[in-house]
Amino acid sequence: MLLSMLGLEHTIVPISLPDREQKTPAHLARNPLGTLPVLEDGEAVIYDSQAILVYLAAKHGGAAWLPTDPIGLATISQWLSFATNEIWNGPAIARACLRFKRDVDLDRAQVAGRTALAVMDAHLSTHDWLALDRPTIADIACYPYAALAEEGEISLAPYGALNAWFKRIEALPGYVSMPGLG
Ligand SMILES: N[C@@H](CCC(=O)N[C@@H](CS)C(=O)NCC(=O)O)C(=O)O
Repeated sequence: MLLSMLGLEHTIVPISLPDREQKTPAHLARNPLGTLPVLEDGEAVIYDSQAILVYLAAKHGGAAWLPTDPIGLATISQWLSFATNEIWNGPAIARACLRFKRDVDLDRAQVAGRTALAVMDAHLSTHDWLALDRPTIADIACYPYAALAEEGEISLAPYGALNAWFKRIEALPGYVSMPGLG
């Protein structure tokens, strides 16, 4: 999504999770954790989606996407952590359970998911964007698994401000959809 929004040419290389291609020696050489995504940019090989967002924004996006002042940077970091912790352990894990039969505690993930979505909804009831007064990598990091929450049987109906934010993201130039997203 950020590659597209920044207008950067790129090639998407499929790695088959059902075939466990992410655990092959070739992929483990890129990412010893054996996960996706990985970004290769010349000599640079970067894994972890938040790290990839930071790299692309720092290299190509400028302060518009990743501010450098202490408060701006801290606020962005807070939402990147929120994506990695609260969103991953909530809606993302609930979806992985129901869509991909991942062996996890579904009830716990759904409870955590509702808490995370309620926190976002409360914040977005007084802010247009998560971190700053404009879209940043914080929004890109948190959007996909929040917007896919219903695939983990977490209803999005109670969260009016969150749904309005989804629509703002989906209207951004360069937005890239996928099945289940607007
Ligand atoms: N926090 C990491 C999570 C990476 C992750 O677990 N990715 C999933 C796909 S969304 C994966 O590769 N799963 C396969 C596996 O764990 O073997 C990130 O944001 O990059």
